[in-house]
Amino acid sequence: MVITQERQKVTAKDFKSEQKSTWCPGCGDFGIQSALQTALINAGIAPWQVLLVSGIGCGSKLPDYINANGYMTLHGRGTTIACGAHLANPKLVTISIGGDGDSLGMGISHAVHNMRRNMDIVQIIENNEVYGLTKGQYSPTSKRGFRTTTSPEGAIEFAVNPLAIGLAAGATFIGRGYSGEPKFTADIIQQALEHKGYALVEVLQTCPSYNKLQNTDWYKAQSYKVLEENPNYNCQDPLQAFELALKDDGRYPMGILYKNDNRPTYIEQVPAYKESQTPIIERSLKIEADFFANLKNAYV
Ligand SMILES: Cc1ncc(C[n+]2csc(CCOP(=O)(O)OP(=O)(O)O)c2C)c(N)n1
Ligand code: SF4
Ligand SMILES: [Mg+2]
Repeated sequence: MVITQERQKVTAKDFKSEQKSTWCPGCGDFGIQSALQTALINAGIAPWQVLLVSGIGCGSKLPDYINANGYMTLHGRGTTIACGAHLANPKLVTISIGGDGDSLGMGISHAVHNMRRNMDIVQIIENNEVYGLTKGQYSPTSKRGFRTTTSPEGAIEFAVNPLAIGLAAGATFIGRGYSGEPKFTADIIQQALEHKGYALVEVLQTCPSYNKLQNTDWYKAQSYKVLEENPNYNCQDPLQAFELALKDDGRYPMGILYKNDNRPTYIEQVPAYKESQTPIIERSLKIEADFFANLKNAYV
């Protein structure tokens, strides 16, 4: 995001919420919360300067567990509300956060259109490859063959590929972290926060209650850091990013896959902000009667 607010000296204490967590012991959401908080602290963003928007799901409870501006909305509508808030007040650092079911099931069409607009927000997808809150049904990212209550013989659908979708849709920052590596993930989220334009960060996460196969040891074996495997990887090259995102060798590449700093954002082009940078929420909404009458008459 273009961060226009003055950076603050903040600590974990500032983000401490009074709400008691209802996440299961060992849930990957704890690691994601820790990564997000560290990213905000390192970027110097205070609780009053950030808005966390979520939908419905275990991961979507996160705004309740961080002391900051928060908005839990309808299932899958996180990016919609986040973009509305961003347009009304671009000073606010706006983050949409939700699970794989929320973001890639009901929420996918909303997210895709906001990516192509290059909205200047961060979207974090907490991907445990299952519907956790509703007790373990298969989700859009579940692997083919995954056995759940709704797929007792194994899911027959092919999983969506969030990073390839993000690239194709026009997101200008694509990253992937993992809940078991909060420091590594915090660095990716911080870079997403500092990026001008739509930043999509998928965070792989464990769900010890409903996805028992994909545990910590499994992720250790099935993932790798892009720059460790290929120090010459060029994240400015969309073709390299596509190749990596589409590679089907059963392993997850982690790190920053893509970054494009040259595309204008929606807010840089929208007429309401062409003449004045004053946030819409700080402007007078009063319309004089004769101005309104003339406007109305222009359309009849
Ligand atoms: C419109 C609507 N449809 C369905 C639901 C039921 N529902 C609540 S959470 C959820 C899935 C959550 O899965 P995910 O987004 O992956 O989050 P997780 O719990 O795994 O973190 C569903 C289907 C709902 N709340 N609203
Ligand atoms: S069901 Fe899974 S995702 Fe939900 S809190 Fe429990 S471990 Fe976490
Ligand atoms: Mg999920």
